[in-house]
Amino acid sequence: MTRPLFRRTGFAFPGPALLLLLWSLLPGFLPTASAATGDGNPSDTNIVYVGRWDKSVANAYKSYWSGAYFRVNFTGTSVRLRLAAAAHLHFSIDGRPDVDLPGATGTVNLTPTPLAAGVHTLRVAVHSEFDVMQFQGLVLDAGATTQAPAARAHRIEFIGDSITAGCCALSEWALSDYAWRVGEILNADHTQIAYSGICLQNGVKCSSPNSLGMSQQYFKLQTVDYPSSPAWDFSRYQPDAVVINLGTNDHNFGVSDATFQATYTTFLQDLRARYPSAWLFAVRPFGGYKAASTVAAVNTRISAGDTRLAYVDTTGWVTVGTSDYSPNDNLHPSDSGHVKIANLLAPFIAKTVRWDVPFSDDFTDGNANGWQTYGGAWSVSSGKLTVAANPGAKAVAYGPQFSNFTYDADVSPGATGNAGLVFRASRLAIGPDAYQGYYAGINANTVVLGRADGGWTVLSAVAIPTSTNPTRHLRVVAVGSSLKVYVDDMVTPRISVTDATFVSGAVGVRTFEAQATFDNLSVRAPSRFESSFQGYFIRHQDSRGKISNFISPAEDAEWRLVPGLANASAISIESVNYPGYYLRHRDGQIWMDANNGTALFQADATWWKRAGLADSTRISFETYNFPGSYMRHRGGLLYSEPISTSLDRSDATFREY
Ligand SMILES: [Ca+2]
Ligand SMILES: [Ca+2]
Repeated sequence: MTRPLFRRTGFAFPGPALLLLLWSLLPGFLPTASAATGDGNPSDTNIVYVGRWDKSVANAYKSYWSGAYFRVNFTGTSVRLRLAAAAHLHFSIDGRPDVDLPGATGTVNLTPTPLAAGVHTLRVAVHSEFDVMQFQGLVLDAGATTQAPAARAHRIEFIGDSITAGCCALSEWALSDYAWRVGEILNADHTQIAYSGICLQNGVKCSSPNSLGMSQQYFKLQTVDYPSSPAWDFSRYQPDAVVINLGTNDHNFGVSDATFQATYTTFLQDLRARYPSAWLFAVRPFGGYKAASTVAAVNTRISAGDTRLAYVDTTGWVTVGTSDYSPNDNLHPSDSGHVKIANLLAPFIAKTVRWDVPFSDDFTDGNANGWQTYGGAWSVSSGKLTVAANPGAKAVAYGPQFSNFTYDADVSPGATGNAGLVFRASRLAIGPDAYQGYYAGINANTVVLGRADGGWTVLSAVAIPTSTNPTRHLRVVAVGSSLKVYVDDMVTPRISVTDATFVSGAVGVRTFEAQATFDNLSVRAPSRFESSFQGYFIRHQDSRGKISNFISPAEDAEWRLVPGLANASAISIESVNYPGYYLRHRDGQIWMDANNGTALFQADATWWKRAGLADSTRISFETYNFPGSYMRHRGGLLYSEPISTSLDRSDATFREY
């Protein structure tokens, strides 16, 4: 093949039209022949395309909708982007902040200052739903090649209007809005099938073109600017989670509640047909429009048997008239408003989809499968994970995403540098501080907790007693903004700080100039208990035990199962955000009270964890001191009562998350 050779040598080469003309003279030439992988041409299989891309023209792949991007790694010191037409783009190299490229066209040099020789990451994204990237390939150094980028374990799709597209007063449009941010926080690939001014309802003249509603155009490759768009091939992108945020324009353009509800119900059904196993999240539009109709549509689908569907009540997330909103219209959230939304939505999704299932690795299988490394020479030997000294090596668990958790590990930091645990980490790349998230590290006599975001901010650093044992036990307990770090002594934290910068993300290990080993890693999120009503979880509120479907703060519905206070063979249910407080029965009601140490309290706060009375794959809680009485909900409140009817059994059966 001649084409890859041109790329590698970096010689001037004929433009695509001339090239096609020359090649078309050769006998047997097929104009659709794909280039070899590794050369940076559009068909290079190392390039990961996310969003709706039209690949029907081999030498110019076109993106549609907001925030579409491609990711790839490349070797060498430079990279140039070839475009067939102008578009507003953004690019990021090696995880650094995105660079704005308004009106990018022709061949664009993305590295005016050459990079250090090595492997680099690249992501190029479109600014808005009005931009079409017409990608003709990358030009690399002579002899340089592309490489496959780090895989992402999760995929999310967002469906919406201007607020989800990124419109209006945001610094980087699609890249500043909540949808993009949630995807990045959760280390997921993400799409924004969104268009400013669009309604859900089709055939209504809303403020997007051609009276095309999302209930029709969502199923198309192209936006509402293309009324004759071909259908989208849903086999090309199967998300784990889909977030729907529609209704604001339907409200503003007079679609009736009844019509909206019917269309929303059908839309949810149509989504389920395309995505048989995805979780669907129907978001209350941030301004509250069509909220009741959205709830009704969700409930209709749940009643019809959809078990992976949740309504997200966003009441109170952002407030009109404050800096949460653009002062221009009080309709579109501001940059900081989108940050608030993302920090609430990302953990909600991660917990619901169960990306925080317990994670552990003791390396007895002799391999580091499931770990993704960013710098450093990592290996598994003698049942431990080991890394050679390196300025900032990281390895993270591929897939799990935790917000609240207890993270335990045995860490041997070695003689120099420090070693420890990263958590709530995202945007990971090679480099000491090339990630967003927290790091708790130790050396022989110090423990430090800090925050990385391209740079490093120490939150606390304290002395620890030296130990004759080179292996120290490290524990991090993160609940909301409360971050605690324990070393060897698991009773009293060495560090206890409050920081709300990062809410969710990956867990892993990191070293700084240390030859270190890690073993017995274990991360466990708190338990949550869903009632017989889908989406309604056991929570405390004003000390009363209840069930409800939107819980803020989320920690009010998060519990630690600990050995029973009255009998260690049974369990007690301790609050995550009120340590020392337990669910107990009192006069037939369930309350969350402090352990006062009395035998009565301890008995009232001890439960037998039984097979679910209505479903043996789930659980029921029988009281320890009143056999035959179980925890059950009734009228939204929790009681302890004898169980007889099938309704009793159903209301006393919970699903543990
Ligand atoms: Ca392994
Ligand atoms: Ca081991």
